[in-house]
Amino acid sequence: MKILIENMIVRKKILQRYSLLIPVCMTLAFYGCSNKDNNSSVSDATQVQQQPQQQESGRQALRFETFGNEGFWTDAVKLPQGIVANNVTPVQALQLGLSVNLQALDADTIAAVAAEIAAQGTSGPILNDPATTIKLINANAVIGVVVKDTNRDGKLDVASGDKVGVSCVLCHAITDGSALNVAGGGSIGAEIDGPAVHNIQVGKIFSIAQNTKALYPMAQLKGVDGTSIGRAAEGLTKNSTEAEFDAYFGNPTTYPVGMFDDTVDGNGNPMHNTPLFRQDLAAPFGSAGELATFQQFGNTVFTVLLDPTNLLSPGGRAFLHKVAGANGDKLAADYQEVLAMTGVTNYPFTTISRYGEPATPDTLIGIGVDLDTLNKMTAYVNSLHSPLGIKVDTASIDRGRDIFTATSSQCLTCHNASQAEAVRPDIIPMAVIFPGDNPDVLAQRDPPLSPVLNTPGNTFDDKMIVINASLRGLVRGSALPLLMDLARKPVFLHDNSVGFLEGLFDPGRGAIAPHPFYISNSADRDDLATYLRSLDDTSTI
Ligand code: HEC
Ligand code: HEC
Ligand SMILES: [Ca+2]
Ligand SMILES: [Ca+2]
Ligand SMILES: [Ca+2]
Ligand SMILES: [Ca+2]
Repeated sequence: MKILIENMIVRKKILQRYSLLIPVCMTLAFYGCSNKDNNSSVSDATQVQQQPQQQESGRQALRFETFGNEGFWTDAVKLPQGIVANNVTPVQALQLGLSVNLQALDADTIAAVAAEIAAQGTSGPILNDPATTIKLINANAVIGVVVKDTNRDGKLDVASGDKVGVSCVLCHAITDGSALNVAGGGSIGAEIDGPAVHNIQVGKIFSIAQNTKALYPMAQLKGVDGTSIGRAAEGLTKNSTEAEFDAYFGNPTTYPVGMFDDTVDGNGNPMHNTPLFRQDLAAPFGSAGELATFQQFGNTVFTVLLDPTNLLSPGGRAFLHKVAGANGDKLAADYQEVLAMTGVTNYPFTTISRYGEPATPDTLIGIGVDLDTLNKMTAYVNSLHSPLGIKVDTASIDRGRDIFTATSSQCLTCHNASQAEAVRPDIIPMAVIFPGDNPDVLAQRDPPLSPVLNTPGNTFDDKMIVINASLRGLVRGSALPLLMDLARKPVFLHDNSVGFLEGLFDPGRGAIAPHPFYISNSADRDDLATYLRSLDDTSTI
């Protein structure tokens, strides 16, 4: 209880402090203002009563655990050095979609920032001073950018040799915006863990680093035959320059806003960020449903994505060979050269606790981080609630519910009527979710792995070319998403291919488009969208 009460007091103080600056109910509109607090504290209270320490250590892990990846992001990628060299100001960081957790700052700083925002908006000196960015990082106030006391002097200070890593909340937490909301960017306020960060420019942030080439396995690369798959005209190679890597990652056309490429397959196939609340309802994990448990997905993020140098371990190479054959072997060999050419040594950086069989779900590349920590993170994300849906136009919502549940609409053949229940674990086969799928066979693989398949001219299948549910013996296709927090979503489907919710159901998209489940009348589509935007984890019918 203590933790909860403290948090509520802090939050209340922050809200009181800023209620004059920002119309709180406006910035919190998507969260239903005080409703959200009431709603989440009721069930959180139960969780907290049950396991207060478990809950708090799960929160700490989601926010601050790096398992040593600060070595990768600081010594290999040189991200903090790039932030310093580019004089990134707090306003620019916010424009990149990063957010600031006020709860991490001391009272004087909070007051100074508040006074400046009140007087000058975002044009004041504090928020436009690159030195403030470093101060915020040193205070662990930039969400998901984690400074560790590497030099063990009891202080957190990037300038004196402390290293900076990345944690899950970089992409999976927002704030309540109580101090500031930057249009199309991040916010300053009390951290809210779980909601997807739709505005984060992951690729642009990567490009700011001084050795972006160290992210080689996550770029769009030329394969053994010289061709490549992705949104860029051409793939990169081990000999491409840092500027060429920056151009790929930093361009929103090739690496769109709100997306991150979680497949180390040499294909340029970023996916849209997903919610991390109510993960007890979300299995399986990944848009291809490639992993069955949250722990498996978290382990993959820590061991593969947040320190890809692990791919050069025997298990990493075995995984790449198994899933990507000759292209995987080439990727590993070229990555090793890239690291050598750019002076990266003493890798990998991750603190490993377990070993297993490569290309199996528990340890995808044969290594694992501390399972106890992953379990605590799981308990925490399971307990996090969805932001409340928008329930303004109840007549439209009621009409939309009727459309959603009508047999003719087909929605309930896949989605649940009640969002308070776990999504169905089925993988919807590619031919059903994307009738236009007409792939070229790029390579055969040992069963149960599917062949390596790509439909040219469409991005929907790109995530599933190499990594898909055939990893665990199921079909290549799409997993069912949580239908929650949709009001905040600017783009739909995992490949960002649909620009607005009403449009997803417009038959004009065509019979062979991805997710071809249509409502012919446009007023009905509007009602359906209004209904979908009202959904959260309390929506029972
Ligand atoms: C740089 C951004 C970024 C970071 C950091 C990040 N994620 Fe994600 N996460 C994503 C994206 C993008 C997806 C969607 C992947 C897909 O479509 O398959 C995702 C999906 C997930 C999913 C699947 C959810 C579902 O319902 O299918 C889980 C679980 C997850 N992330 C956990 C984590 C954990 C745990 C961490 C920290 C160890 C983490 N993520 C760090 C961007 C990120
Ligand atoms: C055959 C199964 C199936 C049917 C029928 C179906 N869906 Fe889906 N739906 C899915 C899958 C799978 C996804 C995830 C697709 C992907 O990979 O991006 C999805 C995605 C969505 C999304 C996008 C979520 C997001 O975060 O981008 C919405 C909204 C949605 N469905 C609503 C509906 C509605 C409303 C209907 C009825 C008109 C419907 N669906 C019919 C399987 C289905
Ligand atoms: Ca230190
Ligand atoms: Ca760079
Ligand atoms: Ca990829
Ligand atoms: Ca394709």
